[in-house]
Amino acid sequence: MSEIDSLSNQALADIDAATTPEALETLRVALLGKSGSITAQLKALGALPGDQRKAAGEAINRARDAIGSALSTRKVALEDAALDAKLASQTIDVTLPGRDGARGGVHPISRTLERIADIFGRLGYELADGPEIEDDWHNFEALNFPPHHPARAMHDTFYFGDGRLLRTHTSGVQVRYMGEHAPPLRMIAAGKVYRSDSDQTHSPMFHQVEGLLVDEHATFADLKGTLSEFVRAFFERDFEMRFRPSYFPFVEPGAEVDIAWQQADGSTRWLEVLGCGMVHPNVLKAVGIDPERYTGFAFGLGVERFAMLRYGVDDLRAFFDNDVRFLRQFA
Ligand code: 2NM
Repeated sequence: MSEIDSLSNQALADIDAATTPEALETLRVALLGKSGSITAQLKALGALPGDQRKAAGEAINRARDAIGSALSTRKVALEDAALDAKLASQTIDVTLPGRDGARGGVHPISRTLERIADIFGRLGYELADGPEIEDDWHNFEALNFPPHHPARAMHDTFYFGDGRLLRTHTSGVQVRYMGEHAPPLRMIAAGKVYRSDSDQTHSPMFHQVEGLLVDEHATFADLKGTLSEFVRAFFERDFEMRFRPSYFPFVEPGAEVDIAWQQADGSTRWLEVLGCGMVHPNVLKAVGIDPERYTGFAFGLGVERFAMLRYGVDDLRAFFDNDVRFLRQFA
């Protein structure tokens, strides 16, 4: 009897101490399996004297039942614990903030170009574009630059050697546009232009916006009004402006436009921001527009110049280095 009790007590303690389903299964086999210790006790019953057999049999059966239910209780507990651990390890905290992907932004030159195109769009100018690889006729000849004219040297042109060149201004777009549209017309051309020139204020590639209006009574006064309104809209400020006589082959008269720019120290100085003029009669003739009936005005500006002034950038090259620490400031 006491042997059964101590066997049973030890078995229950072992079952309680088992920490894995495998350990529990090993215990079950060792206790209740074919050669298990409880099974051995049952087999040994027959050898007992008749008067002890009944009580011993009952004790062994009680021990077997107690061990059986302890095994299944422990098994369920271990399975529950295993499931809890698995669920805990797989928990997703839906309240955690998401990982934000790196977000790009529009380049400051593109933003400035879009801003300029938007202002002229509101004034009724259609945005047009054309090829960056041009021929001599569209880039120079039609624009009143005769062959070997010294004004061509002003442009530091990149030539391909087969008659083609990288456009030095977007004016070829105006030439095409006038060939395809009858006056009255209002358009701007915007895009990359190329000149062999490089320092703090010159880049071999830069961006230009050029505008053109052709109508029966377009005057220099209209040009002045248009450019004043544009500068005011772009900088959201009123400026003193001056139009200085200047020379461009494709206009007559031609002018450069200065604005009175407030310095950081409060003083003002004249800054050149635009070139402009009345379209030369030779240009109108070249595209088949009658200069006796129509007049036109045109203007051109550097997008980088306007971006530098608007954002307070003092080195043009910052726009082309693509240093993300610089670019991020415009995102
Ligand atoms: C400038 C300055 C003055 C200009 C002229 C033309 C065209 F094709 F219509 F004749 N396009 N752009 C022009 C005139 C450009 O840029 C400084």
